[in-house]
Amino acid sequence: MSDRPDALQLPPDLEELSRIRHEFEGLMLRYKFGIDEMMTKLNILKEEFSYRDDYSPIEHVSSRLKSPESILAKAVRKGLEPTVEQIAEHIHDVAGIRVTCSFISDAYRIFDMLTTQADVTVLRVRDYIAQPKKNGYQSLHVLIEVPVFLSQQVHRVKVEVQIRTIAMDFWASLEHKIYYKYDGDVPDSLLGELRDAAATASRLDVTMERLHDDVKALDAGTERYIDPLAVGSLELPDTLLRTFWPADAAPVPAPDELPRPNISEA
Ligand code: 0O2
Repeated sequence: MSDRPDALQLPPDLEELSRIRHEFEGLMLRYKFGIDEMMTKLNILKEEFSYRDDYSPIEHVSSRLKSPESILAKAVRKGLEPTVEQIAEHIHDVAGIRVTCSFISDAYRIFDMLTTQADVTVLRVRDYIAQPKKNGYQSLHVLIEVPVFLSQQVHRVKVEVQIRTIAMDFWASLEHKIYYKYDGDVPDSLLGELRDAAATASRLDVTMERLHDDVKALDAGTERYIDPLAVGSLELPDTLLRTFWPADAAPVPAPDELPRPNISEA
């Protein structure tokens, strides 16, 4: 005879409760597996980029499984029955992944790389970068479905991926904190300041992208440019130096002949 607690005879309502709990735990486990699948995809892309290009458009990836309390609160807000079926069908961000990148173009690049993978189905795209929300919120949201292979069946799990720049993320994190601090009733003056801050963050993103493009164009046009200060401090072997320093250029200056930055002692 088993002495496991679940072998006990429960009263019918408790038995029902235990069944619902078990079903809910199964649902949450599938969402967790969905996150695991997507995290693997993103980490593979990130590592491959770092290996291949020495630069990854993916700066940082984080994930979160919505807490049962937040799921319930959202279900109530949406007027849903708190059942496993209703949650699975109508709450789309139980499994959430956030990807931050340096530049706006990187956000769309990451989006393309993820959504063109053969086992990923795109269910919905909300482009709050192209069309920011009224409060200034910017982010690229894509709701995807990814297969999770269990021992006896395959489940297609919904995962919401939010892709945004570091500046957008900085703004959104603070706005989120303020929103919760004021329980959603944020004073108008603060809302105005947040909108201004969002506009500043957006301008920063545009400027940084332009500077990045300018530097890339410079790199492409002057392949052999090398900062003489860097050469002096590197002490590279002559053969290696020659590959960067064209033979017809002025002789490679000796380290003590190099101009030094004018840094005055504080
Ligand atoms: P939390 O705490 O991050 O989980 P839907 O039911 O999916 O049709 P929903 O949920 O409004 O509608 O979808 P949407 O627009 O994709 O937004 C989902 C998530 O995006 C939110 O989840 C936030 O994480 C983020 N988000 C959307 N708008 C804002 C905003 O104005 N400010 C900030 N800081 N984040 C935002 P939750 O469940 O609201 O919150």
